[in-house]
Amino acid sequence: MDSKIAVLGLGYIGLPTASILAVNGFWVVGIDINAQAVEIINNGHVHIYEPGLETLVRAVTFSGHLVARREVEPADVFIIAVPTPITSQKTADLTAVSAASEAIMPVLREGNLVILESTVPPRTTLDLVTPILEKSGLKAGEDFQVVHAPERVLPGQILKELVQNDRVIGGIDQASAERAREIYNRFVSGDIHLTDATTAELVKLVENTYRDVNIALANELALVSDKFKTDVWEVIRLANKHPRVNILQPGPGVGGHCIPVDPWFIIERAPCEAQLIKASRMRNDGMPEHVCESIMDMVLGILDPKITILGVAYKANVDDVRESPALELIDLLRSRGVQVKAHDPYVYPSMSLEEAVEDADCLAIIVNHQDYAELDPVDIAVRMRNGRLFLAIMSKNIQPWIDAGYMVRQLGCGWTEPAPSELIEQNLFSWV
Ligand code: SAJ
Repeated sequence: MDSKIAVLGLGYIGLPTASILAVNGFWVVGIDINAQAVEIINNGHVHIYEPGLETLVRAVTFSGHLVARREVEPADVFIIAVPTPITSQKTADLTAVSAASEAIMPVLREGNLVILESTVPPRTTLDLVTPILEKSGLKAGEDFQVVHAPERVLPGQILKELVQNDRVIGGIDQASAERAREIYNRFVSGDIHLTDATTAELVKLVENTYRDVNIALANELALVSDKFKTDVWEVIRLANKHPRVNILQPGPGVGGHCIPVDPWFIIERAPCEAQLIKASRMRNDGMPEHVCESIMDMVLGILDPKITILGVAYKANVDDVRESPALELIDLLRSRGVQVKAHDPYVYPSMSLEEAVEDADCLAIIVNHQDYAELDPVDIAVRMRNGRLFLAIMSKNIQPWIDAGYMVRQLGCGWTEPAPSELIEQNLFSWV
């Protein structure tokens, strides 16, 4: 009977997992290289924010079911939940996974189970983690067991999703997977699906890759639609009326720490085969440049143009800017020599909208924050130098802006008003 579990990595996945195991009766040792985090947790507090986590950590540290340490110690089961960031060469940085496996190796005992939860490229469990563990002299599948059990929880809902989501467990053999199922069965109410380790690795990566490829199609349709001067949002809305079509939405690019990262872990290991996945990544990564071109076109002919970006977070109604396309767009615009002000009620709460739009020539709504649904075009026009609006988002409310005299352009819709470049061609550029 497994009773003691060591969790390596006390971040967004490791700490909630350790706490849930502890509250379900396991004796848990959480291990982290960050001495400050270890101290904070042992005092019943948390070093990361996640709703409900602090209360849980306080309860399990108080009961003694969770203790935090800096060094790995012997246990029945080891869970590796360390970060796997992406390098500048678009490959997985597996330094932390290697270091965690190396740290377990000297304390590995016959009968142990090692669970890798970190997101990794296919074959990492077999080709990296298992060989490191076998340096102990013990044989995987005979003396100890190994599985990959990828984590798929949404920040903000981690404690709920850890329990409710289905779980995929990939073993290096059937016995490993079945033993890991016993552990997860103690707290998971969703279904548990057993498979092999490499399949589990790919399943995790494919979920976010599917979304990336689907968004790439939507983004490509935006470019196609621009060409035909049709409205991409309407094209997608109507196509999705078909019972077997479900296209996602175009936008300024794909951000966050999962969707723009995970597909590269497949491309890295199957560069010849993963052509569509790579093309989709490139399409989505190219969107900030496309949006930049569109905005530059809107301010063509204006001396020393000033642009205000509305929305900097990677998606609506969050304060997270990781891999945010808006940040890249701002850099691109600045590299073209234009002045850019950025507004975001979640990211820069101290900058008021009034201050952000003062003297601007063009507003660009990049993120569909709830706050931007109720903007008053007339109120804003009074503060701006030129009334121009670019929308990289879906909006059902463009008419009031046109009525207020703005030149409006929306991603994937061609020009709703004559393009400045078209007016220059026709020698009609008199209104700037
Ligand atoms: N986006 C679009 N068009 C869309 C939907 C999203 O351009 O139609 C953009 C967003 O603006 C954002 C990016 O994609 O920049 C990612 O946003 P998201 O909401 O699609 O995904 P994340 O990164 O917040 O969360 C994803 C989710 N994965 C899947 O839906 C398969 C979430 O369920 C996972 O828990 C999370 O990754 C994770 O941690 O892996």
